[in-house]
Amino acid sequence: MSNKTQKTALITGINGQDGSYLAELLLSKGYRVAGIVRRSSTETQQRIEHIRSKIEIYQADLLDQSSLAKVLADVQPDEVYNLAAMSFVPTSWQQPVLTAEFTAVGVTRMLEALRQSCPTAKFYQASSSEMYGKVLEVPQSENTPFYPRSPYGVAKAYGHYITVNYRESYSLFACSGILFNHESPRRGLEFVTRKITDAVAKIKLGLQSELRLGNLDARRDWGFAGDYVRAMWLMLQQDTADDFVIGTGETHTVREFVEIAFNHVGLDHQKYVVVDPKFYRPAEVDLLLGNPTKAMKTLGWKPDVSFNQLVTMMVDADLKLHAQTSKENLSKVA
Ligand code: NAP
Ligand code: F7E
Repeated sequence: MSNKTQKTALITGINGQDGSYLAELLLSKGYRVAGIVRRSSTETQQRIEHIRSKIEIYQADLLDQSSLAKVLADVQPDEVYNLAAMSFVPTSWQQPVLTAEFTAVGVTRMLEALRQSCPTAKFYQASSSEMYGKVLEVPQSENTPFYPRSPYGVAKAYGHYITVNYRESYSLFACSGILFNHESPRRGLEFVTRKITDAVAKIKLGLQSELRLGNLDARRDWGFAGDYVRAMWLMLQQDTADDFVIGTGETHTVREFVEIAFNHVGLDHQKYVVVDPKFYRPAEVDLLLGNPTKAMKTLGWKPDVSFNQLVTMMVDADLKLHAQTSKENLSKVA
């Protein structure tokens, strides 16, 4: 139960990469933290295992309006962070309708539930730099028009505009954070950064022989997820709701990420990386570069982890993970 001064936060997608870092941050600030997970037949909560006893978990689904309304009515949050979504871009071409249901209309379901159950709660929507797609301006700011290039990007653009619309229609405190790519050792294995660092660790340990990748020339503005959840929280601490771009202001190619990761363990990437057209996308986002000036000025936000630090942090974490797993497997055989 919460006491009078303690704030309550509800996080959808709490067992995703960002949800786990945000839950840690809010706990460190003394919040009562509740999270929504969807029902699964197997345990999928590894990222929040270490804080499981400190948070409340509720089952609900972005596809099911009544389940969302019930959780909001039960928890009565002061702040709601809507992080749940189908977040992997290639899957959005394979499952475009489901992506729209989760990532687009799911936002309306959350906003409707909030409007009816707890209209004074502050709302954060996880918008994405993928909305800029085939960019119409470099760098991209809050004023850059959108040109999404995937069903995921299109769905996120809907989520962004419905958040703005509910703010303007119902005076909800609803913010949209337009976050550029952010990564960590908890990143899903199919995203390019973690795919690279996982492979580098396995190759170094003799557990894998090659790394198959798609477009090495794509450029992204990559930051550390731990820094980015701080920006989400800061947006909800302001007096007025607004939208903010969060990025580092630096852009790097996938190739640069590969080179730093392999160099870090003393390997030549050219011996291991194979370009496989299977990983090309039907429509690519070639260049993303955020302009976070507004967030820096208004929120006082800035990233702490550099691109180099991010890559090496992820390689080191994967080396540790796989060295430990190999050791456990060896002791099972012995
Ligand atoms: P993530 O690791 O894929 O986490 C997404 C979470 O959403 C997962 O825990 C997933 O649950 C949950 N979820 C998916 N469908 C759901 C449904 N129908 N009902 C309830 N929960 C559902 O993503 P992330 O990297 O933490 O990103 C968080 C949010 O920020 C996402 O909305 C993403 O699109 C957005 N975003 C991410 C980035 C980035 O670079 N990371 C940048 C901009 C925006 P399961 O664990 O059960 O799969
Ligand atoms: O791809 C290229 C690929 O899948 C980055 C999500 O969090 O950030 C993420 O979306 C780039 C693309 O992330 C492979 O073509 C090359 O250009 O790591 P990614 P993403 O598509 O940028 C945004 C901001 C979000 O909102 C999303 O939720 O890397 N690439 N070779 C590859 N990508 C993958 N996945 N796998 C490859 O083998």
